[in-house]
Amino acid sequence: YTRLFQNHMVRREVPLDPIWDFHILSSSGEKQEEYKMLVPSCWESNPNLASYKGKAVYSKRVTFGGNARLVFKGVSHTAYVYLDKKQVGYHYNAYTEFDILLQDIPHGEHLLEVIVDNSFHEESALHVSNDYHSYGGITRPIVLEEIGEMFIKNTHFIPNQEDGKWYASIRALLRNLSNEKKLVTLKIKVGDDEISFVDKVLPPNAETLLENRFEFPAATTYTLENPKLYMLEAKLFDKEKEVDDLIDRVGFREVKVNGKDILFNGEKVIIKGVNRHEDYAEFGCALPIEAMYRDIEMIKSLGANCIRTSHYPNDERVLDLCDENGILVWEESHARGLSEEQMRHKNFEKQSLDCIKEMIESHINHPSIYVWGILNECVSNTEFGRSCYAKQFELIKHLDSSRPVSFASLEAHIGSDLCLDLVDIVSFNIYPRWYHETSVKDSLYNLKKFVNSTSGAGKPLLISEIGAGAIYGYRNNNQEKWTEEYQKTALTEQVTTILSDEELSGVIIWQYADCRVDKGWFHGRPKSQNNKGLVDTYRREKLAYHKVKEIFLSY
Ligand code: ADA
Repeated sequence: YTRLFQNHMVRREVPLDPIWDFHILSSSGEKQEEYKMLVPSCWESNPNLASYKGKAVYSKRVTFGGNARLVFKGVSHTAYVYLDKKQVGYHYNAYTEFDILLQDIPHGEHLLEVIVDNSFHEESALHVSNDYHSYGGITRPIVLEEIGEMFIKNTHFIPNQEDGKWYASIRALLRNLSNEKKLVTLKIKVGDDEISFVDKVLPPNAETLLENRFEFPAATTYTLENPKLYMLEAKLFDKEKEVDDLIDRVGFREVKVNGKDILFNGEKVIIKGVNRHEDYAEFGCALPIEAMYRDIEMIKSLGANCIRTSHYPNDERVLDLCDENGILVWEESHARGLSEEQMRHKNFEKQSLDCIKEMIESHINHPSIYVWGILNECVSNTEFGRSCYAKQFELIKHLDSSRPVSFASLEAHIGSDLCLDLVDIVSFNIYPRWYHETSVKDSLYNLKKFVNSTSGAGKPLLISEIGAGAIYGYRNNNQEKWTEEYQKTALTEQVTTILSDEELSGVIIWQYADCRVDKGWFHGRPKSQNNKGLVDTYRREKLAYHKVKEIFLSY
């Protein structure tokens, strides 16, 4: 499954069996050890490759022909794609999807090869040694779709309410691959309502954007308590013939910011959230659907209403689960803790903007996403840094102006952050009682004093990270760091102080589960893990999980 529902009834998917041939590649590109590899999975799941960094090639023979789309939901982290030994694609970044259009392919068997590189090579600006692990492999699903002369590239749905009535702007991007002009009709069903774009001209070898605003008088509002979803079924007709389709899922809801409040359908929400890395014991970042499902159940049971996808876009099935469960998602483009030097990398700008573009284009329809976030703890306190934040926010607002934007700043920037005018929601990561002994109350006082002296004053203020480390099973009554007891004490003060502060919009705990970090981070990261999880990498609950649950359920 690439999603949690069927995406096509008309367009045909070519089955790709999950076991691929796999070779490690030497630095000069020669094939070395051979394995069989499961797709999707991280190659670290193979015990011989648990710490492998470098290149490898996946290969598979596939029978298809004509026009086709090869869709990769995620390859970690650099991919070179070849069909019959000819390069047909390249993509950088583990966490966004990309597709490759294959035209006029002779019917028959073809050799598909994907070279994957997870090294911190010199072209890589975003995947760098960091406080999480850059795994290797084809880590999210692949689909091969046979298409005709025309296909629906995407449909975008932006709902808004006026005078108690629901409307939606619907955009559909169509592609005509033929050398002739075509006359088509696109019909879109949203629940029982059907709307259409009739007799539209598609110029040859081009993309055409259809766009209109429609009224949905009978729509039921998507709320967190009753997350009502609608299938959005688009069908493309060439005269009477159905030539392509695309099924997505949407919800009617609105997110706004009013003064210091975050509003969901006009009602103030207080965020009680967790930061979550895509990382699970031996599965690495390629979580099986069962593990994703379990995470969502554990997060719901905690009484949380929000997940921040720190620090990159997530597997779309996680977003599907959040949509179904009414869990708000802060989806973040990829970047963590980059210095100015790292942000001046020759590829930083392009790789960041590509990541934002791919994230928004493929995830815009998820009703659960309520914030687009960027550049966690980067240099928002220098003029150069500010120019990067400004450019990225500008791109987001151009692609989707319907959602608030934010970024997680850090304690060290209290007094110097230059970017608070650029956001709709001001967010700070703070670590009182972990990295320093200031009380939570005093830390919040200092933070608010600073924010109120900037153009961030009067905006919602969210604590996007706070937490403390604990090694699962390390129990001791001395209240020292790394014990489960101390983590519980710290989180109790952190979470209750924030949730009792009416000037704040809520808290997103760092973090839901422990995660593996890059080996360069061993110092301060026992077991080479970031141990601030409420649960460990196997999802075994620490004392703090139960305490936070008690607190979340009482607010
Ligand atoms: C930062 C960062 C996280 C993590 C955390 C920590 O705030 O955003 O990725 O590194 O600190 O554990 O210190």
